[in-house]
Amino acid sequence: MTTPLLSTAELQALDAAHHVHPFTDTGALNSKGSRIITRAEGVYVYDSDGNRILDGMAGLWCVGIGYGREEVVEAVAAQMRELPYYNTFFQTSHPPALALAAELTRITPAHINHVFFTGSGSEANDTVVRMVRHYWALQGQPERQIIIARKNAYHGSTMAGASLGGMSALHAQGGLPIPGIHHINQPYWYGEGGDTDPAAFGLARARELEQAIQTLGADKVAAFIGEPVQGAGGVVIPPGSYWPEIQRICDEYGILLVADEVITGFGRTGAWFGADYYGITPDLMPIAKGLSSGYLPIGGVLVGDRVFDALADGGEFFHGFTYSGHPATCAAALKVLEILQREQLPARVKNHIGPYLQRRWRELGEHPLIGEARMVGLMGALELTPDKAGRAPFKVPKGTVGLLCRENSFSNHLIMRHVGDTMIIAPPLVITDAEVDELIEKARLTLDQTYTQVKQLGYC
Ligand code: PXG
Repeated sequence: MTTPLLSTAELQALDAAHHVHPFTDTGALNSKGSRIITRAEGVYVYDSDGNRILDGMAGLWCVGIGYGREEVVEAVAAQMRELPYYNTFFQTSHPPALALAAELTRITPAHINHVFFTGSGSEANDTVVRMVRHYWALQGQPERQIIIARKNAYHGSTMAGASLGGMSALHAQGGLPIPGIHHINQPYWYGEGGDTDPAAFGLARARELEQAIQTLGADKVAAFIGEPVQGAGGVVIPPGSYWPEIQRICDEYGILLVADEVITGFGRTGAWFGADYYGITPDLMPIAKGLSSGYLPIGGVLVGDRVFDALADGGEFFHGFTYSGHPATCAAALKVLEILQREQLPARVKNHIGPYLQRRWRELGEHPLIGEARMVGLMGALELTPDKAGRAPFKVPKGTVGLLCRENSFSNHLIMRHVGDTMIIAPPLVITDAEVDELIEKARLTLDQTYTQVKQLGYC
């Protein structure tokens, strides 16, 4: 264990002096001071004041196998001694990259037999955009350029990733979206379904894809991309009717189906991939996060046979990253895949800990502040509302109560994230029954405190 030599205040001052944080209001953060995390073990992280905090978000949805797995550290160290770096460009390969590619395609659906490596989920989605358009050019249909995505989707922060994503705040900065991206509505029943039956709503939202294809012209549409369950958008779990209809439409119009598995991959839903959970067969699946459980940065695009066969006959694909298939990150991912399989973590999520957390999570749905408690696998959301029956918003701007609730949660040593007035969790897949009980107890206390404050402050 390494103890920081500097005090929390000194660390915060250094951070404020030199560090620009992602997705952060720098002025607001620096006037307050960042929370400094110094070490982690299992499902807990520790801050610079020595507090033990239950990580209900598995880092940023990634640390499936939990923190402190010595065997991952050993595997990476051994690889770095042997070959710390070499590239996979110019007709070169190395054992960790080829072994990981082989192992990955063993656990993916049968029609997926290849992988293109990247350093992150955003790079994976940039790769998707180029690969999809290149695929259609190779088919002699270069005018098929448009990729249809959803509003409130998150596909990363690079130019293409943030363009595919449907978040208006991101589009407002930096001249996005890039041309050729079209957004349709999301299958968010709680927030947008009104009185419609969820199944009918799911079908209607899926059929927006068909309408968009007809409006834009089937000969202009290249692909549809969606997260099987939207993560950063607030754990939006589509009605069961949604994905089969999307698959039908993609098949009917011959457009490529891309399932962004960056969050839903590697056991998060209780299946290996969200595509398995929903029974769909995507042509491409961007991956990252759970692939290495966050121990080192690695992502990739799983490439189905339809696209691979075209690429294989199509000459050079002018695309790649210095760290595509980096040996140390591949070694980390290989060890993580070994652990996921040895400990049968996807099956554990499906059969044991998922159902247990879901049952306890739904109990929170009875709380007066909660309009809906939903969960799939180990990813869940709580909708905060002053009016359960009407699903009404608070009297203050959206996100005010969510932020209050998140700060209470931190004070109670539980990390939950808020998206507007939706609280979300995605704990490590290794969380135990007792840790689930602790999570629920802390979440309940947090809701009680938030409810009291909301009433006192006149927010409802
Ligand atoms: N696709 C999906 C579905 C994601 O959730 C990315 C792509 C991009 O991955 P990289 O590795 O480039 O970050 C993501 C990332 C949050 C949060 O607070 C979510 C993500 C990243 C950071 C924060 O919910 N998702």
